[in-house]
Parts: sequence; C-alpha cells; structure tokens
Amino acid sequence: MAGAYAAVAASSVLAAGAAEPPIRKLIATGWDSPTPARFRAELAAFEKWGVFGGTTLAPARRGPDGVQHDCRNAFSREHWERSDFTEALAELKAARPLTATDDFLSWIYGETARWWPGGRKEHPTWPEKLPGADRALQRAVNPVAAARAMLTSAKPEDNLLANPAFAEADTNGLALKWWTWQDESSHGQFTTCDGAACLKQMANGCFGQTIPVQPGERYAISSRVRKTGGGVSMVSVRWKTPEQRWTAESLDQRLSPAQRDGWNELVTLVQVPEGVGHLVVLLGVAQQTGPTDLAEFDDVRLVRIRE
Ligand SMILES: [Ca+2]
Repeated sequence: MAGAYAAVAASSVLAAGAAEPPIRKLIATGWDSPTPARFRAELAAFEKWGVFGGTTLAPARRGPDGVQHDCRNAFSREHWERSDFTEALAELKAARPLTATDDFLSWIYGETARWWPGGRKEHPTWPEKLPGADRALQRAVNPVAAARAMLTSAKPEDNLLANPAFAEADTNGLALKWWTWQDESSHGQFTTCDGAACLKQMANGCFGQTIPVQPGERYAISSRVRKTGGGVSMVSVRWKTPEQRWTAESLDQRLSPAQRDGWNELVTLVQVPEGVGHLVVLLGVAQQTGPTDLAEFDDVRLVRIRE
C-alpha cells in the first residue's frame, strides 16, 4: 500500500480578489496520530508545517497498573474505567492549539511517513519522503497565500509578460505588447496614464496578452488595480487551444478588486487545463458610463511555478 492519500476539497477556483476565499482545512490522520500527551508536547512543531487545521488523536489511558495503554481500537476485550482517561483529558485541556483546531473539510492519511514529530526515528517526515509535499498541501489549503509567497520570491526576469509595468508606450500612448479589445457597442478609450494601463468610459473592453503554455503547468498571477468612479474592473485568465480557439470556458478565472479606494492587488494560482496551448491575461472593465469613470492596471505578473 502506498504511502499517502490526500483528499483535497477540490474546486477549480483557486482565486482571490475582493473577498479572500475561505481557507480550506486539512486534517492529519494515520499511524502517527498522537496520543493526548504527544499532542500537547509536539503541538508547536506540528503547527509549524503550516498545512493542517487539525488532527485525529490516538486515545491513551493509564490504568491502575500505571502503564499507558493505546486504546484506539474500537473493539477490545480490555476492561477500562472512566478514571483511566483523567490524565489524557488533562493533557488535552492543557494543550493550546493555535491553528490545529478541529475544523476540517478534508483529510490526509499518512502510512509510511509522518507529520507528527517525536515519533519513531526510523520513519521519515513526509517532506523528506516526498519533497515538496508540504508546499503542495499549502497550495491546496490557501492558494492565495501560496501564490503571494511565490511571487514575492520570483525574480523580475521570471515574469512571462512583456511590458508588465506599462513603461513602454507607442506614439499614440498605447501600451506596447498589449493588444486591446472593445465590444462594438462600447466607445471607451485605451491609454497609458502615469505608467499604468487605463480604460475610460468603457461599456466593455480590455487589454490582453497571450502566453504559450502546456497543460498541467501552474502559474501565479497578480496585478495592481485601481478604480475611479463607476464600472466593474476585472483581471481574467482565459484559455485558448494551440490553434488559438477559446476553450475550457468553465475554468476561466475572474478576479475583481475589493470595494475600497486606492490600489488593490489581485492574486491567484491557475493550472493549465487539458487541450490548452495559450493562457490569456485580460485586464478589463465593464459598465463604465461617465467621462470620469476610470480603471487602471499596473505591475502585472505571470510566473510559472516549477515544483
Ligand atoms: Ca507602471
């Protein structure tokens, strides 16, 4: 039997913008489930993984013989008294979990390695057994935090987008390397203003850039966004086939900024669906009506995650 089984509450939406999505929780269970005493003693080290929102416990009792017994089996011929659990209850009451509370959506079963420190030394930890296992789970639990961490550590040359800060414009003031699209019933303006991509008085339009990708690859994306006046601004990630036809529409990602003044940062993680050959980044706005309605985008980043 292979080692790990992870059932992550799967959702195709790994996105954040306005309202941060709820953080998914995983619970650890398996042969290394701790006794109450070990739970208390090793709790800080366990929580350092930053992966789990809880754990199962292996109940332990101490009988009149003074020996601690593992009593995780539901069916047993052993006799026990309620008082055998006094010590275990005291350990649990004394434990002060900060993140490993009992709330969870999914669980992971560890059979050949361990998450709980302080166990048998001959068994490795999961990140030793499967390098990157902890980071993969962190991405599943909180994709936005994981994307932010990856973008923070990325170098400027890792950004796959050209002219990402809108520093280069042509003689008409349009951002180089970014194409524009506007619905034919929409009559807004595309410009670069103060080094940002600007859309004004636009019923429906966007700046865009198309990047070749392969199915299964993962990318972190971020953009700064500011809105003045009316309209709905949005950063979207969409997909095209190798032949440049739109595809996988149900896996489009759309991020809208929070309803607050000033610049907001939108961040998400995406995985390239099957059949896709191009990732399309769209910086768009809709429902602008007045001459002072303005949407600005700047510092757009698209970085491939290679682990
Ligand atoms: Ca800029």
